[in-house]
Amino acid sequence: MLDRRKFIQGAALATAGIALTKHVDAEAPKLKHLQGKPIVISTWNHGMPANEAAWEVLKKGGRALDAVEAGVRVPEADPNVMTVGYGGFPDRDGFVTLDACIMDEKGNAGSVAFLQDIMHPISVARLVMEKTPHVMLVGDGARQFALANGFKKENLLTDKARKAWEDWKKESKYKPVINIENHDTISLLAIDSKGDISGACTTSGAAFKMHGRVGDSPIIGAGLFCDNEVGGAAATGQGELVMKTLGSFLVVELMRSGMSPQKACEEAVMRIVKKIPNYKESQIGYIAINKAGETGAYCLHPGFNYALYKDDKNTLIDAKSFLKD
Ligand code: SD4
Repeated sequence: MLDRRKFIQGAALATAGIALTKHVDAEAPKLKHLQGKPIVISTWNHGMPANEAAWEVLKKGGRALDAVEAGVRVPEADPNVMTVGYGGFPDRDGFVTLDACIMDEKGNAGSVAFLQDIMHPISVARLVMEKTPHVMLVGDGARQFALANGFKKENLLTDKARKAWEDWKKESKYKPVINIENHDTISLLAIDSKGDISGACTTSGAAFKMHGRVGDSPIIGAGLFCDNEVGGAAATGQGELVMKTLGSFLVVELMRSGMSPQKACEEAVMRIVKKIPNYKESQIGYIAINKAGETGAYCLHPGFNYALYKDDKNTLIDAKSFLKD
């Protein structure tokens, strides 16, 4: 005969099992996107010009995938954006190493990490997605793949970034900086006029990081995740916190279970608050969009903003934060 304790344990497990199965199998709520109404959402001030470039594609009826790539290529090429692509802060040994990933409306994904000497990692990531049987290439392999496909080898370390690195070396303190100059990783999500969703994420990563360090931005599910049935989400901030909680995937799964993009971003930040003891030392921001064209954003510390292009208007918005300091 089953003793009472075992029975209760078994019953509890069974209930948990049912709840889990229910969650895992949760069907995406059938949200209808208003066809013909593209939307772009992206991180930080540099999201504004990136959104403009994405909008150029979308307003002509272009595909979300082309829009997200065109959008993030703008800060990648801008030497004044010191956290993405050309002009990005180097690692602690003076190397600019780039991470990027992209997802399309069919769930295809491409990614590059620890890539050097190539100005547009997002376009290399797209090529990995479209021309190889793989999802991710890193380091020298990624660079060789890029060169073999016509990308130019370029020195990405600008004088300004070198100077910042030399100043940093005087103390060599590795301390994550919250809201670096209000410019950080660019993550960009778009819905096109057919209602299809794609996303892109590209960065030079944490300034003066250890040589070889890779953050969340090229990791599918961490820095970016899109599911065309549900929506898309993307991250910025201290990548380690996002990786430990697989943040963007979490946001999309929460939306799948019925949460709004705003609530889902808040929950993903709360997951970090609950699980990571020293969370206050870092900044994290999430953006999200669902199939119905609703958007959301949330961060740990005040200071994270995002650019939203909707109804023919591009607007910079301060995200709400968990901490109020
Ligand atoms: C990283 N998430 O490498 C990136 C950096 C970033 O805001 O987004 N900073 O951890």
